[in-house]
Amino acid sequence: MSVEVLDGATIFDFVEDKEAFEGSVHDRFARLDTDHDGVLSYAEMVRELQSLRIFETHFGVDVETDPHEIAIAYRALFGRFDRDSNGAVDLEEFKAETKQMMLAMANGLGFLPIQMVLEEDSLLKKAVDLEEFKAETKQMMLAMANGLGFLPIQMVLEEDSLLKKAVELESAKVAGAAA
Ligand SMILES: [Ca+2]
Ligand SMILES: [Ca+2]
Repeated sequence: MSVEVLDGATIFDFVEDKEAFEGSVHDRFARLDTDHDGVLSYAEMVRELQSLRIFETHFGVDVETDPHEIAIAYRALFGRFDRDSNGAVDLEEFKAETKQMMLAMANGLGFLPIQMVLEEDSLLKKAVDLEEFKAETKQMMLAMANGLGFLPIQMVLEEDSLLKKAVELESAKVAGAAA
């Protein structure tokens, strides 16, 4: 558990990043599927429903809620995931509903950042991590650009590195201008 600040954009960027989002959803699904039968039963889904924190108020403080009410709400939520009502949630159902819920949450939050207590392996935590990683990478690359200034240097770059992508983008621009 950790306390993180997130806003709509953090969640939206994460959901839109197909690779990061689908990878995280697959991981999450596999982790929840404790009996490894490829689908999530209600019992397996309860953990995920809890991590959605629908009963949480502001600043990560849990509200006192009637357990009976919670059970009814969880059942209803499970029903939303289980789109074909066969009593189990498969990966496609899980992905579709998770995406919809996260987008709804992103719209609800809008530009107002809120503080939430997040589980280490929850999707919301992954959204925050991705944003932090992107911000750090950007900062590092800007610092490097400032350090280099206008003096070109020679570097050995890995094929899939960000710097290699920067060089490719520049080459494409030059080629485009020459054409
Ligand atoms: Ca299962
Ligand atoms: Ca189903």
